[in-house]
Amino acid sequence: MNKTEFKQSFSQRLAEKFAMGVADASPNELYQTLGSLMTSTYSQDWQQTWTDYREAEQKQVYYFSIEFLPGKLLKSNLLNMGWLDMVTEGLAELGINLDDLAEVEPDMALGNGGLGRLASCFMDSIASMGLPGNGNGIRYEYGLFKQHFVDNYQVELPDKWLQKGNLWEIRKESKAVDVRLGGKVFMSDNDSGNLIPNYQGGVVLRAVPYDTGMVGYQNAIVNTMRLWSVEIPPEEEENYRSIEDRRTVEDLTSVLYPDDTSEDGRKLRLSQEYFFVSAGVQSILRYYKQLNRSIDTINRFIAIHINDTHPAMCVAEFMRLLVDDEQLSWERAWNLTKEVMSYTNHTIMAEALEKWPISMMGSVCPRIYQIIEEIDRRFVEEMTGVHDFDLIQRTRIIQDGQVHMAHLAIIGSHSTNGVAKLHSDLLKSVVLHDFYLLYPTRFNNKTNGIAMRRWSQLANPALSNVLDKTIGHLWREQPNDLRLLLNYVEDDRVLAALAEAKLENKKHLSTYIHEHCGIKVNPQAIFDVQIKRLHAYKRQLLNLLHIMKLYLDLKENPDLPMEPRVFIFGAKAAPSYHYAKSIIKVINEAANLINHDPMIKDKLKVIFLENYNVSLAERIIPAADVSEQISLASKEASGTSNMKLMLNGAVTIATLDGANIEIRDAVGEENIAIFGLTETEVYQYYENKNYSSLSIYQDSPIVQRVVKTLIDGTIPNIVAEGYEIFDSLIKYNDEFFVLRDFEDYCLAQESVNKAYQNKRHWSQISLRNIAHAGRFSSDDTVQRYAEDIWQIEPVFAHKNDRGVEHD
Ligand code: CRA
Repeated sequence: MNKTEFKQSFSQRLAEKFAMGVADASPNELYQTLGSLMTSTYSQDWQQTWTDYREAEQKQVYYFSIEFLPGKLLKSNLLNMGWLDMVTEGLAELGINLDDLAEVEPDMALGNGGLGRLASCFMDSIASMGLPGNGNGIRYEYGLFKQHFVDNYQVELPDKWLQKGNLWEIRKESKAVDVRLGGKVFMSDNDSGNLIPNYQGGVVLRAVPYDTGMVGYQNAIVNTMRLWSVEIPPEEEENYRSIEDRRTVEDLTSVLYPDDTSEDGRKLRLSQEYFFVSAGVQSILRYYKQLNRSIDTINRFIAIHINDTHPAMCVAEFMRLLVDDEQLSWERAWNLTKEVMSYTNHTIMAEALEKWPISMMGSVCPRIYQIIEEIDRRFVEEMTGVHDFDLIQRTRIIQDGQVHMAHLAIIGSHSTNGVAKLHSDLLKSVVLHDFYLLYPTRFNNKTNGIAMRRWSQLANPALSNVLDKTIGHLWREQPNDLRLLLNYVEDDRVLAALAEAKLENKKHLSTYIHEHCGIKVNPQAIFDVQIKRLHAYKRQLLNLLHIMKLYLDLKENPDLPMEPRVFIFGAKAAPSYHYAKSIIKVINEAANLINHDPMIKDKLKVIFLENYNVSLAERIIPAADVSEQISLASKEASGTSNMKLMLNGAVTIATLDGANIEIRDAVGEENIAIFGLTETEVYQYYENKNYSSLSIYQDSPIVQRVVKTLIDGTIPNIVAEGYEIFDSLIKYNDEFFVLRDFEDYCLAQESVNKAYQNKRHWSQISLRNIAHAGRFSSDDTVQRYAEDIWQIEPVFAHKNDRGVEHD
C-alpha cells in the first residue's frame, strides 16, 4: 500500500465504521479506524502463517506464561508491518497526528514487571526471526492496577483496559476447550481393561481463546499470542443461576495477581494456573492430532516452554492427556513429556519458588495431583540406590505436605535455564545445586534480551536519526551493527549530535514531569533513573539514602560543587507489600521536602512518576543519563531495564549482579560505575553469619547522619514509615546490606558526578554504551532458545526445501 492508497482506504474505513469524516472524528474513532485497517491487512499474513506452519508440519514452540506485558501495539505493529513512516506522513496530510492516536490505546498490562515484559519481547522476536512460536496465557479482565499517589501513599485503582474493547484480539469460539476444576476422581478399568479416571462433582468450565497477532518485523510472519478467558458452557447455564455463582466463575480470569512474591489469593491463583495450562495443553494436543501423526513423535513437532513455575503443571497435564486420553503407557508418556518440556527459572528469591499445599492441589485439580504423586513416587524409586537418601528427599516434588513446583518443572523437562550468567551459575552452585548433581546436562544459561526495535526505533526517534546519519540504517535490522558507532568515539560532531538528541528527549520528559507533577526540572541536569518494581532487594532505599546525603551536604554547603541532578523513580509496590509501600511514601515525602526547599534551587530534584508502565518506560528511558541497577549482588536474576537504558545511552551505576556483569564485560570498567559487595562476599556473610548493620551504623558518622533522617523529623509526615524502615536497617539487621554498600555507592555516585562535568568525555561513555548494546537483542536470545532448547527453525528454512521428505 502506498501513501495515497492508505489515505483513501483510511477515509473510506472511517466512513464505513463511523459514518463520518476526519474532521468530526475523535482520536479514539481514528485509532479504531487505523487499527481495523491494520488488522484486516495483516490478517492475510496471519492466516498464511497458520497454513504454512501446518503444511510444513514444522516443530512449534508454545511459550506458557502467566504474564504478558505488550504495552501498546499500534506503533510497534506499524513498524513491523513496514507502515510506520507511510502512515505517519499519510495521517499528517489528513491533519492527524499519529501520536494522538497512540495516546488513546490502553497499555496491555497483563504482567507485573520484568518477567511479563520479557515474554512480550520474546513474542516480538520469535515472530521477527520467522520462528514458529505461540504465546499461551490468561486474558485478565483487569490488568495490573493503576497506581495513584494520595497524600504521597500508593493507592491502587482497577485497570479496566478492555472497557473500550480491544481491537487487536479475535475471540475464537471454535477453538474453545473445556477445563475441569474441583470434584473427586477415582480410577477404574474400562471394558478393554485400561485404567481410566472417573470424575465426581466439580465443575466444567469453558476456556475461550482470544488470539492476538504477533506481527514479525517486515517478514510477512504473524504468530499468535493466545490468551484464555473463562465462560460458562451454555449447557451448564442452569447450574449458575445466582450472581454469586456466576461471579465465582468469572473471577477465574478476572485479575492478574499484582504480587509476584507473596501468598495472597492462593487458591484462586492455583485455579488460574491450572485453567490456562489445561486449556493450552489440550488445544495443542487437539492441533497435533489433526496432523494425523503418531502420538509417539509429538516431541518432534511440539515444544512447550514453562516460563517460571506458574505453568509447571504443564508437565502433569501433558501426562494426563497422554495416559488417560491417549492411553499411552506411563513410560512412553513420560519420555515424551520430558522431551517436550523446558523451564526457565527467573529468581533465586525463595518466596517466589512456588509451593502448593497438597490439600489445595488435591481439591483444585485432583487428577493432576494424583499424577504428580505418581511422578514423585517414581522419581524416588528411580533415584534410590543411585543417589543418597537425603539428596532424594531434598529434591522430590512432594515434601512436608507441599508440592514443589520448581521440582516438578525440573524433573519433568529436559532443560532448565537461568536468565543471566551469574544467575545460571548460582542455580547450579547454590539454589538448585541438588538438581544439578542429578541432571548436570539439563542446566544452561540464556541471558535475557530486549526487543531492540521497540526500545530504540520506537521509543527514541531522536537517537535513531543520529544513528542513521552516522552508521547507516542497517543497525535497525542488525543491532550488532551498533558497534560501528565506536569508529566515531573521537568525532566531535557525532558526540554533539548524540548529546543533542539526549537533550531533546530530556526536554520532552521535563514537559511531562511538569504536566504531571507540577515540578519544573532543568533539562541540563543529570537525569538519574531507577525504574522497576518496588522491592527491598532492588534497594530503592539505597538510592534514597544517597539523595538524603546530597540534601544534607547541600544544606550545609549550598555552594557545593555538584552537577544538578534530577532523580527519577518509577515503581509499583504489590498492594500487600507493606514495607515497599512505606518506601514509596518516604521517597515521596523526601521529594516534597527537597523539591520545595528554596535553598536547594534546581541542584537537586526528586521525581516519583505515578503509574510506571511500559508506555511510561518508553518516555523515561530515552531521557536517562544514569541507570540505577543497585540490587544486592546475587538477588536480581538478570534485569532488563539495565539493557534498555544502556541502549539509550545511559551510563549504568551498578552492583555486580544479574546482567550488569555482562554489561560491564561488554562496555569495559571505564564505561560503567561498579560498586558494592560481590556475590561471593554476600555469601561469605551468610556463611559466617557475621553481618552487623548496627556496627556499620555505629562506626560511620555519615551513615548515622543519613539514616537518622528517617526518624528525626528531617523528612516530614513519615513517623510510622520512617520507624519501620529505620528498624529494618538497624533492629532487623538490614537484610539487603544497604548500609554495607552505602559508602561505596556514594563514591560511585561521586565518580558519575565528576564524569558528567566533562561533557565530551560523558558523551563518549554514552556512545560506548549504545555501541555495545546490540548483544542484548532478544532476537539473539530467542535464537539461542530455538537452537539449544526448543530445536525449532524458521519456517523459511523449511519453505526453501519444501518437497524434501522430512519427519
Ligand atoms: N522480577 C527477575 O527478578 C528478570 C526477570 C525476567 C524477574 C528479573 O531480574 O530480569 O524476571 N523474576 O527474567 C521474576 O519475575 C518470578 O520471578 C522479575 O521480573
